[in-house]
Order: sequence, then structure tokens, then C-alpha cells
Amino acid sequence: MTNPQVSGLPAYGRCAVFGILNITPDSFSDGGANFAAEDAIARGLDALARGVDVLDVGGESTRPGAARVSPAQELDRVLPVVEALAAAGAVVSVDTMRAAVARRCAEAGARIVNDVSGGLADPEMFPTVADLGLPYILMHWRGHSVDMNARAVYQDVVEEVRTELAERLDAAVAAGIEPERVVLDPGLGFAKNAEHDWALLRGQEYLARALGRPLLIGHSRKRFLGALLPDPAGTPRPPGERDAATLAVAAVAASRGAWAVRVHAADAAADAVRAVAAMSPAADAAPAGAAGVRDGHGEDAR
Ligand code: PMM
Repeated sequence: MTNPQVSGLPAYGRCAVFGILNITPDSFSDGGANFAAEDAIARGLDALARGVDVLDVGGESTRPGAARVSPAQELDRVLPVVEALAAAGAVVSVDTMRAAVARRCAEAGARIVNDVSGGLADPEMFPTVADLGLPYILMHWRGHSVDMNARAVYQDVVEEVRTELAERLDAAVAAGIEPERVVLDPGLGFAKNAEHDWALLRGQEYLARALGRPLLIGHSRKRFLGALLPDPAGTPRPPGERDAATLAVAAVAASRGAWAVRVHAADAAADAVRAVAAMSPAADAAPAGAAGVRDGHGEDAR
């Protein structure tokens, strides 16, 4: 297992866990749960205490069919949460397609920009990230959520996502973003059907190798997991009941060298990635208690 380093962030020594904090009334799986800033802040602090590495704060729903919110509305939602969590010492990532939101959140202490549009939604995003000098998550994207399902057309999804991500990476670097700060993301569920999502997960190691950058996997509670687990009548499993499958995918992605997973039930994933790291052959070389590999906080009774 490789644990690539991203310039500007701690060396986690294992797959990192991004805990999702959607400050939206309508996200597909946790919509409404964190809509009040104080609830989101409390949840974020709890996640940190449970070993989650990064808190990913977003104020715009990207569920299929979602309409956009105004920049002012987005900022109103995320800024107080980013500010409070950064002040509490968290590594905060801002999940936004807007350069102005990214900049304002960076000023408030966000340390990562997570852009699901890979710089395509806002022409100012690449120059802004270059100027901020922050780590940047560049996701594969073909268009806004309102009609993205119509763009889920591929001959060979792994090759096409690889090519399109490589083009965006080149454009980001040409705009002045240091390649060492870029994490790539295949964009599961974004202009992808279930078959595409599974193919991309199977191709994870190939993609990371071919693109030469670490990958973040954002699979949590997504439709392809619901479709995998229908009830006897054929109805897909609802989002809130997809956490066991989410955890299994996170563990396998971690063991295949994912740099990070982005998940809703982040405390369980934080445990899982530590177990995966302890099972890795690389753990033999690390002294017990080494940061990130065997970083338990105390002894069990037996
Ligand atoms: N998925 C969603 C939102 N942000 N960011 C990255 N980097 N990768 C993803 O796959 C991703 C994301 C949509 O899921 P949510 O509504 O549960 O947050």
C-alpha cells in the first residue's frame, strides 16, 4: 500500500478520512441533518475527536437534478462552520465550485479546496487556488447536477475519466497550481451510472498510477450502493442504510492505496482505515504507535 503525500497537508501515513458536513437542506443522503451551523460544528468536533482527519464543509447540494444556490447563500451557510472548526484546530476542506467562496473560506481558515467541477464551473477557480497555494481536490465532472445524468455516456469509462482528469490536471498546472498539491477524484455518481461507478472503483489503482497523483474516493451512500442492495420488491436501499456497504468500499479503497475517502459515517471509516493500515505489509516496518499506522489512543483491557 502506498500513502502518497500531498504538499501542504500532514503525512497521514494511511488513507485519510474526510468527514462530510453538508450545510444544505436538500443533500441526497444527509440533507437537513446539519442545516443549522451549530449542529454542524458540534458534529464536526465530535468527528475530530473520533479520529476523522479532515472536515469537508459544503453549502451547495450536488444531488442529481439539484438547482444551484446563490453565492451569498452558499457563503452564509459554510462560513460560520469553517471559521469555528478551523479555530478549533480542524483541517477543514471547503466543498465549493466557486472561487469567491473558496477564497473567503481560505481566509477563514480552510486548508483544502474541494471542487467537484474540477475548475470547470468557475474560470476563476484555478487562478484563485494557485494564488491561495492550497491543496486542491480536482474531481472528474461533465456538467452541473441539473442534467448530469444525461452525460453518463462512455465507451470505456476508466480510460475516458483518466483522459479527462489528465487534461484538467494539465490545465490546473498551467494556471499555476503546483502538481504536488493536487488530489484527483474520479467523481463517482457525477455523470456516472452504477456500472460506471463500479468500473472506476475496480480501476482505482490503474487510475492513480496512470495519472501520477493521489486519489480521493467519494462513494459514500451513493446510488450505486443503493442499487446493489435492493429489497425483495426491487426497491433500492435508502441512503441512510448504505453505511455498511460504504464502509466496505472505504476499506478496500484504502487497502488499494486511496489517499483519502470522503464519507458521511466518518467515525466508523476512521476506525476502518486504521485497521487497514495495521494489516498492510508496510505496517511491519513501522514501530508500534507510529503516527498514522498504529495510532490507537490506549490499551484495551485484553
Ligand atoms: N460527492 C459529493 C459532494 N462532494 N466531493 C468530492 N471530492 N468527491 C465526491 O465524490 C463528492 C464531493 C456528493 O455527495 P454528498 O451530497 O453526499 O456530499
